[in-house]
Amino acid sequence: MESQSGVPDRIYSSGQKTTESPSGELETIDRVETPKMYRVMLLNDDFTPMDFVVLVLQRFFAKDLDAATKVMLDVHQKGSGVAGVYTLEIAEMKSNQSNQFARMNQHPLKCVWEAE
Ligand code: TYC
Repeated sequence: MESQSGVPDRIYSSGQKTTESPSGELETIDRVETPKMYRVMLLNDDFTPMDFVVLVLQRFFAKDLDAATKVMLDVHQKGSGVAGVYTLEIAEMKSNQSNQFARMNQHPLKCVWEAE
């Protein structure tokens, strides 16, 4: 089902809701629901080259070299780190793209997503 904005309700719903009171009056409520957000995380491993992780962050998460290097080092030191926060479909897509790109290049890099 879709909301008035044309965006699926499950992700984002905005618009107006009209209800009828017991006395028959119509009441219209403005309604804006914020979409549920998902963290996309990179996991550390001992084999993926640092440069490759930086490339993934630049290519799929729109980070510049500085920001990508910071996230990569954070993951390297702490075990995991946030590459970005997105709605469900975008989080799934970016995580799949990163995992596929890592597999294609024979690196064990893993990217996962979780609800915020
Ligand atoms: N630990 C890796 C190394 O020392 C680098 C690395 C960083 C790997 C982040 C994965 O998500 C990762 N080459």
